[in-house]
Amino acid sequence: MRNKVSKKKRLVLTEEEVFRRLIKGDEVGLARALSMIYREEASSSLLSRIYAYNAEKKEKAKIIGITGAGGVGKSTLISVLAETLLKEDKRVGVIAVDPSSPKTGGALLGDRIRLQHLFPNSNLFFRSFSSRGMVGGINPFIFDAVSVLEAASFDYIIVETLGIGQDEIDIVHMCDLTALVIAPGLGDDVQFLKSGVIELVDLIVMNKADLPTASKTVGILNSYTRMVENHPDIVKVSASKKQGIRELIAYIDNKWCELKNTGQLVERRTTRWKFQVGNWMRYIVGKKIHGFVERGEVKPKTSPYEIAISTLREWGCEV
Ligand SMILES: Nc1nc2c(ncn2[C@@H]2O[C@H](COP(=O)(O)OP(=O)(O)OP(=O)(O)O)[C@@H](O)[C@H]2O)c(=O)[nH]1
Ligand SMILES: [Mg+2]
Repeated sequence: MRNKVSKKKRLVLTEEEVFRRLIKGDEVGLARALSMIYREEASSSLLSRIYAYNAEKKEKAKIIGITGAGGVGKSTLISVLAETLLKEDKRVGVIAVDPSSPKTGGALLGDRIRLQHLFPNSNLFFRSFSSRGMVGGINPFIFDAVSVLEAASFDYIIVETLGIGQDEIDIVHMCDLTALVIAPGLGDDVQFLKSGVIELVDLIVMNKADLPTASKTVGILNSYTRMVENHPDIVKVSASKKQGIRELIAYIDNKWCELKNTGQLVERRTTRWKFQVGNWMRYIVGKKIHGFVERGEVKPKTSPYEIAISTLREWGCEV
């Protein structure tokens, strides 16, 4: 008999059903909502429901950004953070922002492997997204994925980003609070001190505190942060030895509550929302421009500026 291998039938769900399942924290609802958004099937209606739902929701997720140079131990740290939080019956969503291009589609294999031992667990979710949109700029889906996870009642949503560049700094703006992870031997991390990221983050996590050079690095950092107004605190941990993790979670919880109680959380989320409006506008217009440039007529004798301005005016832009 042909087609003897029976494939599991894919559940057909309406948008209403996807939404209902999502807000109950159901895994199928969550996976389906994310893929609908990624395929832009649900960009307006499902997302509108999600944003309206989250705005009314009393229990907000703690959206925590973890950034830092390559190899400082971000993924190891996230894995032990998740493990500790899961033991406390918390729901944890992890979004890894992959700096590779959407064309090469690198999948942050390292993260998947590091979290592997914690699966299957319906309280844990992991997904990676390419940081760049198809037409440049930050991938707006990442922001919306965080909102989808919030609707699914995750207590903590951890966003891992690599880096130093502007994109990464922008991504930092999408979290409630952000920790910069560094490791002994500063090296690359001097770049962070120079780039001003240190003034943007809420906390510096000094990882690999088990290494003998750790105290020297903390000394250098302390003298540096003293020169910075509103400088971030430094918390020492060793992710691989699982030391200082509880203290780090306590620090994050306290800081988040402080932001909430002082109204700064609302302010940060307003900034985030505005940023995402801009993000989508750049993405949508960028796509239209990309299509136009690819298909457009080539007229080497006409100035590109003239074509650009006349086309934008044709599209109704007041430029
Ligand atoms: N000694 C020591 N090594 C650690 C610690 N945490 C992580 N490492 C090691 O550091 C290396 C890099 O760890 P990752 O967690 O992959 O670092 P990452 O920052 O996620 O790296 P990228 O994803 O490449 O940016 C691995 O070999 C880890 O085992 C620690 O607390 N102490
Ligand atoms: Mg990593």
